[in-house]
Amino acid sequence: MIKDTTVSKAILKRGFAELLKTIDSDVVIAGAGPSGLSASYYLARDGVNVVIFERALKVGGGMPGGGIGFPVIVIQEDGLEIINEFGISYEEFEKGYYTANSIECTAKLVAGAIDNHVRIINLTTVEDIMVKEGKTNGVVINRTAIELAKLHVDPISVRARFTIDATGHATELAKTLLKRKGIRLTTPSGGIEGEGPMWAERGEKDILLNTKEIFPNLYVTGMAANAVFGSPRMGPIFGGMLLSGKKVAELIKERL
Ligand code: 48F
Repeated sequence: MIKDTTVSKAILKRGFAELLKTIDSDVVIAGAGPSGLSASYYLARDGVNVVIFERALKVGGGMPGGGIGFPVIVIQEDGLEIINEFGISYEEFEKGYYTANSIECTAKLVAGAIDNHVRIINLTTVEDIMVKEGKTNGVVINRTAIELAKLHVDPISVRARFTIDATGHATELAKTLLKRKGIRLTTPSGGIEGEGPMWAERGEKDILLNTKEIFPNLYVTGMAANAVFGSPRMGPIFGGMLLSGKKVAELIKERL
């Protein structure tokens, strides 16, 4: 016999416990796209307590959609190290260009993260950043449904030693922080430089240089890194996103 109310209790008990465990984390990542997932894996694999808050229902950000809706992405030579780490299959298209199934990539990145105890909380938006004594020390979250409905419902805060903006083109954490009085980022202008037009070669080169701390204890990775520092976008080539995630994990691990 299956009791409907036992199903309800199971959902509530585990759902609440999962969220409660995130309230004090080593690292909070906003965004479960390829860069956020890669960062979470390389942190959690070394025992760091990581949570990803993802605004959307689905995880993977721009990855599962591939290029113009074909479930295919391109990876260049440098990115194969990470593709192999996650056991993702790929084919050579021509020398230096490899294709992979974007859904397989997303599924294996997510599985790799979860197997290493990353908590991924979807339908949850990071809507603000906490700053204490000149350093970020956590984020403010709310349910995406509440945000979408524009309801006047207060959010809750989550403490974290380090925060990563992996929100992609939108650079939402950097933007939200800049709304506060007296804040300057480590960019040349002190603000967001803005994303450059499509230029894959340059974008892929710049992304690792742009992956860094932009305010004390706040790091940027993936497309958000290029958008914050004024580098180009690059379309459906993903090696740089994955390598950027790995790099930000390494930078934070040095400080933990
Ligand atoms: O956009 P997204 O995939 O960012 P990424 O990891 O990868 C970029 C590529 O997908 C692609 C590209 C490849 O060359 O250029 O665009 O840099 O994933 C960003 C994720 O962040 C979520 C959003 O729903 C998406 O899944 N997100 C955005 N804002 C917030 C957020 C927020 N405020 N709170 C939580 N999640």
